[in-house]
Amino acid sequence: MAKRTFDDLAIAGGLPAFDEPLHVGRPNLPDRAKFHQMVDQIFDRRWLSNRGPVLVQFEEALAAHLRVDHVIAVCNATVGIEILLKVLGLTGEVLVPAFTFVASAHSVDWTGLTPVFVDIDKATHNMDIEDAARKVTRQTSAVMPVHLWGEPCRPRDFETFAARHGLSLVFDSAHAFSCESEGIRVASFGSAEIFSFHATKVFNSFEGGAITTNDADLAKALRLAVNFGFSGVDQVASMGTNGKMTEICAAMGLCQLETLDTTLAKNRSNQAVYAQKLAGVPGIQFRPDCASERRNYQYCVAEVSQWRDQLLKVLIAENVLARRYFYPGVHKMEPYVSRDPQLKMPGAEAVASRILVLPTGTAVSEEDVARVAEIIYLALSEPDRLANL
Ligand code: T4K
Repeated sequence: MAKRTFDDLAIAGGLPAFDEPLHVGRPNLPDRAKFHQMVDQIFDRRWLSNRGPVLVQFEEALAAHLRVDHVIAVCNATVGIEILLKVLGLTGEVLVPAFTFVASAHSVDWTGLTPVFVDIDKATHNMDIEDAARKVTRQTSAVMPVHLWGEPCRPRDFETFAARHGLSLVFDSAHAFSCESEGIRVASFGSAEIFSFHATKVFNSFEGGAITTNDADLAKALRLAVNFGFSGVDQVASMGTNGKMTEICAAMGLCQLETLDTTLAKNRSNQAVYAQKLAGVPGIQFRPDCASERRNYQYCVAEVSQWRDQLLKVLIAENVLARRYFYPGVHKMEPYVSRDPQLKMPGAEAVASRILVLPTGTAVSEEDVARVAEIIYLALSEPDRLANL
């Protein structure tokens, strides 16, 4: 039943709008029959991992889609970042944004490097290049910007910045599959980029990820490193770990590539419906489009100027599991906050206090979006009552 007033909201005693939870990050699924057929072939071959034929085909398909020379599929993006940082032989400090998923910093720290937090630009939500310049020390060896929300982070500017300071440059592109900056597909900026194909991502392989690069020597070293350094039977040519993607994950990825256009179109239309239904409503704004970028709209990001946490309570009562990604900022999480409890990141903290990520993707219908928008509209239309929740 449609809700017409604040009193119809579940938090005020009405019935929840959704019987089942409406998630942020519900996986996009490919054609089931096609996937099952590929799984049957994998069973018939009895070849499950260690760079089997499906993985090779997947890497080739990804290289074509991402318009990059080399793709090294990995078991997840976190391990992918760790492998890349190790292979690059970095030491000392790596600049990372304070507002990102915790894995961006953890992967640096886990590798024995020190993540140094850089504030974000409140308008773009991406690493503030001027603050990055202030954070460079003699110990800095690399900078790892993130294309947050799949919005390219001015990668060309970071290439200039890294060259000027003599730093390695890698991009955490976990969110930016199929995105472009000034006509160039995200995948070939810097020394390398790392994508996540986690279940909740716009493009998933259950778990998984990929490192992309145009540097043939780097690609060769990465390929060794993801497989314990093996260069042949009984031949170990380098240090390495186990970062391999399985055949079944590669099959999922190949099937997902075929439905990617539908997924991207759905994300774009869901975002448009949210923005249109809530246009002009005081207190909420969606990410503005940028003519020079192609985005994947995998996160429907609302900025709520006041009473964000109360609005979240309203939504959860309706079974809408919106998320405060990436609250409260990585510098406020352990182990980083204990290392430097006084560290302030004004841009990251301001943005973290406003973000509400709303459900989207192929599991979320236009009708669902309209109902969520209606709930938000009713909640924001009575700010005094919202404030007191
Ligand atoms: N860098 C950045 C910038 C990243 O955002 C990430 C990952 C990484 C690096 C590392 O990539 P990976 O190593 O993961 O490849 C999720 C994901 O686990 C994580 O991959 C992602 N970023 C992050 C932004 O989101 P959580 O803690 O939000 O996941 P969780 O379990 O709360 O799931 C989110 C929602 O999705 C829930 O409401 C339930 C729903 N869901 C989830 C799964 C797994 C489903 O409906 N079905 C599912 O199968 O971290």
